[in-house]
Amino acid sequence: MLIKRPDDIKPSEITAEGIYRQRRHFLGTAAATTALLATGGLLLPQREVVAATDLRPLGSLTKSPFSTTEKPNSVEEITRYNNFYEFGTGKEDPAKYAHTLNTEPWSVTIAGEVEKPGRYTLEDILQPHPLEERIYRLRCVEAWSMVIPWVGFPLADLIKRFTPTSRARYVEFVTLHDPEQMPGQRRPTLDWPYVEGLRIDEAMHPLTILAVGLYGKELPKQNGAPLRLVVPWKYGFKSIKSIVAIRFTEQMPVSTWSRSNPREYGFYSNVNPEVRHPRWSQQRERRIGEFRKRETLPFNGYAEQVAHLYSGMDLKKNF
Ligand SMILES: Nc1nc2c(c(=O)[nH]1)N[C@H]1C(S)=C(S)[C@@H](COP(=O)(O)O)O[C@H]1N2
Ligand SMILES: [Mo]
Repeated sequence: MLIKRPDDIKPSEITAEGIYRQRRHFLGTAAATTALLATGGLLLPQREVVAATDLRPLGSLTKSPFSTTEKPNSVEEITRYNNFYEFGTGKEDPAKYAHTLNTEPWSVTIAGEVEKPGRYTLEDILQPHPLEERIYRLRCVEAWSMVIPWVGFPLADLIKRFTPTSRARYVEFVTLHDPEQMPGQRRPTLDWPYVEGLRIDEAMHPLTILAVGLYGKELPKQNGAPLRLVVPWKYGFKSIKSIVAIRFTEQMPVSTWSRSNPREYGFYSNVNPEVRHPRWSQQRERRIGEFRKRETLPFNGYAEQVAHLYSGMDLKKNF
């Protein structure tokens, strides 16, 4: 069978499944360097996964009207300054250590209050969904931000396919739990596996996407390959990486960060300059790559699209 090069494929033909059928193994690339470095007492092989050279291009993509016109951060900034505690708590740890994550094969369990539960291959999960580029601001609860050109598709489209029951009020997401592949999980930094959740209307909102790539290429492992959530009006930690399960529930899920510190992290975690984190203000943020501070906007600048989801709610109590 002839495999089309991305340039020969019309945008309408590009589906996530196409990419995953064609993607090559890149673990053995010669460009990769291996070294032994100590990380907080653990001896781990270190190898930076550099997005520019290792990753499959996703071809030409539909440009989303939901994209910001702000200038995206560089691929180096986006792939070398990360939060992914499964690979360590340092910002540079994920780029160094995420190479031990094995994303092939990958499966996602769909469970709970849903008509079509089951364990699906990544290919099955992604197959019908055309991919688009969505440039979003990401605002971390630590008061920095980035602009990232994601590649993905609306989570709502996937949810409709699997048909939640009328009892489904929330969606819970779970990251892979495997200390062999994720050295950060050999320590009790967080209560593993990492879990996040959304109310079903938040999950169905057209701004909420599942991402499979960035800068036109498949996701680097440090950014949550092969599949991660992106919810642009919430603090970055809601955007859970390397998802292996999506569960529909009647009860509000307990997210990892609110379990670890309920005083500091709530379920909603909407970006809100009016509600300070107990240890710091949320009124300003530093865009990675800049020195000056920017004002943090309510709902990270997406208020017009999402504020109605919370009408009548006290967002100081429901932080
Ligand atoms: N499984 C998992 N998902 C995660 C995290 C994590 O530690 N583990 N960190 C979160 C935080 S705090 C942020 S700010 C974003 C960072 O995404 P990025 O590294 O792709 O910019 O991922 C989120 N998703
Ligand atoms: Mo974050």
